Amino acid sequence: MPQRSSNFNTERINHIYIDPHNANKAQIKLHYPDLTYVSFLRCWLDIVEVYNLAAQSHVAVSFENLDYTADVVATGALRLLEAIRSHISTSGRSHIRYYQAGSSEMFRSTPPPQIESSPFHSYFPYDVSKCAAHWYTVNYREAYRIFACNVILFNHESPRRGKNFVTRKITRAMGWIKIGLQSKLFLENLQASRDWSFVGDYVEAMWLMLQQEKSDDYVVATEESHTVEEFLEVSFGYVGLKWKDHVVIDKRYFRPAEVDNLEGVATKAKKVLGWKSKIWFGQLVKMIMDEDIELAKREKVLVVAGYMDAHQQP
Ligand code: GDR
Repeated sequence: MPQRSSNFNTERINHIYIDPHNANKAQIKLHYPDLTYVSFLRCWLDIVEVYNLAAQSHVAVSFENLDYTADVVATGALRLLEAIRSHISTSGRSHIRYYQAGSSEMFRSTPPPQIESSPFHSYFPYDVSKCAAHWYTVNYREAYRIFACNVILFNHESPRRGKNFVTRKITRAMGWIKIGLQSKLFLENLQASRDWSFVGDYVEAMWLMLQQEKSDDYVVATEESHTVEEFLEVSFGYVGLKWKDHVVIDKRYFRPAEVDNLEGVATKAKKVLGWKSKIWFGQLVKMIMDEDIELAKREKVLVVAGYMDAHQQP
């Protein structure tokens, strides 16, 4: 779960979470471990599979929140691995399986196609923290024989994606543009190319790798890369709009440096796990768009009734 805060932050699991007062139906129990406190982590380790997806995961934000990003992404993974090691050594039960979410950003300027053995060549605060977490995981696997997998994930999207990542930023704005509540969308580098996939496909790969006999490292990718501009073409085209009429480049958003082209090859995951990506780029864009168009329509009702401020653009 995300770090506990004064506001509810369970928005993205509301569709599967049932209030514990409904004891017969509730299947999920939420805990709020914090990767910045190792002692707190130990309380929750009598479990079988640990999926470490925790991060300050916005690459551009990592340039502003340097030490927090490093603390949670890199040292947080180390704390979790150490908590697992110490739990196994005191309990004598080596049942825990650990999954570390790595990032294609770690490859940065290594040209595509990127595979497990491609060199990491990154210097962004977020990327470097992910590299550290990757090597901590390898260390705990080799030095302490913990079942620990690294997965190098390329961009994974869905209608629940955070609204400040480029895919949702585009589809949210496009929904508002379509219903006449917004006219401009401010973006940065449109030539960046990403291997975009549906997150549901990747979750399947994550689960599969923890069911194997041996832990290992894998690249998970669709093996197809598209530019931000192509994403705009497909999404705006889907509703009969021209992106060039609405998109404005705002140089303030540009990152200090950019990863131009990320495209993975998932041969190992396909061979060992029997996994493959099922949703292709056009289907993915359509899936997110359909949700955001519906959302925009509901929001328009609120705006018209005076319950929502139209100036608070998504
Ligand atoms: P990324 O995702 O940095 O690849 O990391 P993001 O959606 O933020 O950017 C993708 C590309 O789009 C370009 N871009 C913009 N990005 C944002 N956020 N906002 C804009 O206005 C905009 N305009 C153009 C970016 O420059 C970039 O090239 C994601 C995250 O989920 C990471 O946590 C994860 O590790 C990697 O994917 C794999």
